[in-house]
Amino acid sequence: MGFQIIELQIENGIATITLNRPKALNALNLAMAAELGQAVHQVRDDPAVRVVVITGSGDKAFAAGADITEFKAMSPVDAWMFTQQLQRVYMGIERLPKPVIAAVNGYALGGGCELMMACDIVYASGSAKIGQPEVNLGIIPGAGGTQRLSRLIGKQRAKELVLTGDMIGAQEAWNLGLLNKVFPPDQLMSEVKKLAEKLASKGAVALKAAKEAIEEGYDIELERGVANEGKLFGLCFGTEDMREGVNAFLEKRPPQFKGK
Ligand code: DAK
Repeated sequence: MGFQIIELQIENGIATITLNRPKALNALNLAMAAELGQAVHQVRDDPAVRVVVITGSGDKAFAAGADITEFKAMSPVDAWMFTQQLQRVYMGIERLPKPVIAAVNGYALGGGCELMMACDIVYASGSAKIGQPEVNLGIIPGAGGTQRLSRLIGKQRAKELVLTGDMIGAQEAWNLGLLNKVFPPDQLMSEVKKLAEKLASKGAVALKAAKEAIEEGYDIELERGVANEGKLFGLCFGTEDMREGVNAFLEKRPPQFKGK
């Protein structure tokens, strides 16, 4: 499928989605949100894709939020529809049965921060700036920001960020638990590649089951979450990958997983 505003590159099982409007700091306009949704569907259904990386083009921004120029003409209903579109895309990323890495190469603001939080693992450059500045525009986060942020860093800290609209640097965001690792800007993509290759070498069914166990268990009571985990654990015992992993350990050799 051809894309105009994003880029999708698939190489050695790793799909890299690049938000590509660097002059507008990769602000997410309606067309970009639609293409991002299509790309997420495409990589979900492509068995050759084992890991997904999402990043922004240029060296300034991951995504500086939703495209503010489009807000002027939006009616409340348009905004509601746009929110639902973006929320569906972000939910699709969160529920993608493959690991998704955010490579945060600069500003991750508003809808950009919300996109980052929907990813499974976040690696960022030391120059990244993170925030939910919507209150400065007289609005509130609309693509999960009030929900995912408080689940990730706690209610009080989320309120401080959302109510002030302040941006924070990468180190502070890491301290809060919003980022997994921070790297010098020129090392970010090579570190992301290393992580993506590591994940791509694992058994795809086990990764899918592990992600599902965490996602489905997150908002439910422990007992049900653990029961669900047990079923997914059992399911792994029916895979070729499980036999390969166990045999490889016993034969003292590295496993060769097939994702079956
Ligand atoms: N939208 C449109 N254009 C943007 C933009 C944005 N969010 N952010 C930056 N740009 C554009 C600038 O207008 C400028 O364009 P030109 O003037 O060159 O044509 C260009 O990118 C470079 O930006 P600056 O000149 O401002 O660059 P600086 O380095 O001086 O400043 C900055 C960088 C990131 C601090 C600044 O650009 C900034 O404050 N940008 C706005 C950040 C922001 O407020 N983002 C949150 C947007 S609200 C919803 C779902 C989600 C959301 C809303 C609704 N529904 C589904 C309904 C989310 C809302 C948001 O994300």
